[in-house]
Amino acid sequence: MVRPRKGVEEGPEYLRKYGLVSGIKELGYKVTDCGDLKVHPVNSENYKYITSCTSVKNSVECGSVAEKLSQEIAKYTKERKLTVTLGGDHSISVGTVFGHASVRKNMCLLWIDAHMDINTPLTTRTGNLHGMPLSMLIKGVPENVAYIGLRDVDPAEREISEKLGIAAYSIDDIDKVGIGEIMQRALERINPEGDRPIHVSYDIDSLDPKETPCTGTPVKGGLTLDEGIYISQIVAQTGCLSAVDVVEFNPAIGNDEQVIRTASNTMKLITILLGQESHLKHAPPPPVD
Ligand code: DIR
Ligand code: MN
Ligand code: MN
Ligand code: MN
Repeated sequence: MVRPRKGVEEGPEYLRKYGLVSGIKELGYKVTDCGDLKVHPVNSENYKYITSCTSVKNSVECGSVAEKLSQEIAKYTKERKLTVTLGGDHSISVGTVFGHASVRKNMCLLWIDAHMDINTPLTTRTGNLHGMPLSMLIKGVPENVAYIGLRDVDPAEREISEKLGIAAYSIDDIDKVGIGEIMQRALERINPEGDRPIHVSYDIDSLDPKETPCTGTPVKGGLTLDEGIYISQIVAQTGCLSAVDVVEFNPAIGNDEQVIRTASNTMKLITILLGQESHLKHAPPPPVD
């Protein structure tokens, strides 16, 4: 079993210190930093049965976070606020997507990730809940979900996603036709009339480890920084962005230079998603292997 990596819980505080809040304010937003989600420690004695019959790690704690976070996101979404939730690992999206979708019933979801995160407690090979959030969110035929950036998919995940018919755009697809064409296809699929609120769940391991090295499960051959920026820019231009998760930045991994590089590139993805102009203008970056 791979040793769990400490430190991903420190991502939000690092990004705050790096200047994320003022960076967003500079774009003209009124920003409220709600601070870290306060979660009361869970007495797992009360859940002995649950914890002893599953190999899923931290299931009780993650369940508690999901419940609380979904209530918070639902509250802000009702107030017509755009929420930006920083992870932590990708298990937080159980809460953010559930909360968002409970208010915006017609929302659609862009899952930008090297991984599918659609294992179930029965198919998981790691026990990590950050490899499972989508399996807890998907209902029926999910024509409102698309993956972008895939390159490390478990056999069971491929089977599940194919059975459900989820649109999946891999790095190979992007290398073949370019990110411009892929973004067009993805948005056409999940938001054909351009009238649905968009939830972006941005796992920074979708990018190549050269761009965002400080993450728990890096996979080589990822999105270039320009491709990542282009995704942000195109979503911003739809005017439909309604909620964002940015997850898996772990400042305890790597040396100082790598941590700063990861924070800087992560911040770019966020501010451009929120409307900051990028150097790309209108031309998508060409496909590169
Ligand atoms: C693997 C890896 N499919 C798992 N997934 C990761 O643990 O289920 N997701 N790293 O972020
Ligand atoms: Mn993920
Ligand atoms: Mn991932
Ligand atoms: Mn490429």
